[in-house]
Amino acid sequence: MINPGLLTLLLGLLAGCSGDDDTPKGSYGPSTGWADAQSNGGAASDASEGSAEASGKKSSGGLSGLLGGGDCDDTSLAEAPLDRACITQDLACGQTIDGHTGGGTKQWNGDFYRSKFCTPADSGTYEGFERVYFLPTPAEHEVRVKLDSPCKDLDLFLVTWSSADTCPGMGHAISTCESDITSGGGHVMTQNINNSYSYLVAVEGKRGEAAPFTLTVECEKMVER
Ligand SMILES: [Ca+2]
Repeated sequence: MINPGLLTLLLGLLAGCSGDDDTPKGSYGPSTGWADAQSNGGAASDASEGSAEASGKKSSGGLSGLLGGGDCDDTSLAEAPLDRACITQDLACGQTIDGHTGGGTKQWNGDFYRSKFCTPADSGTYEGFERVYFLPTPAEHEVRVKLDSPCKDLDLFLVTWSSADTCPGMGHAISTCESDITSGGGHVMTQNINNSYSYLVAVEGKRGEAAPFTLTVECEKMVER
């Protein structure tokens, strides 16, 4: 006769193992896949996102850890030079990088974002620095970009743009622009149905805020229907 308690324990362990295997890799949400990406580097990662926010300490636990524990006063990344045109560096699927809006370009503003239908009317002046990254992505993939901005309120833009060496201005046609202008960061998502696409990923505060941030890029193969 097997002890019922032991049986329950064994069944629970089995269920736990299979549950891990069944977790969708592409699950996308503040408490699933992104949380895993965030917890990779920090010794303080035990503190949940919720408790970090509840404490009101925006500097704790928000950044990826590459900044040395998420120091909001660390301006070293504001020194990052531009690689070409408005672009600080290239991004790739699966990458997480830290950056700083300070030292970026000032080519885009609220008028630009509104004229390209990135943002609704009266969404901000965006007269300060923006940091821009070039992101080539493969066809038949869903592309998700996440911004963490725990220090100051920065916004995220995803502009479809094919040239790796130039940046659009007011006079250029842009096919699509996605944004997340909510506070505390955000995320944007797009789907490359049949073709590969390149994007410019921009980070900027509504009122010229200079602050560090973390960008995470995930690309997932789309399932044929
Ligand atoms: Ca700007």
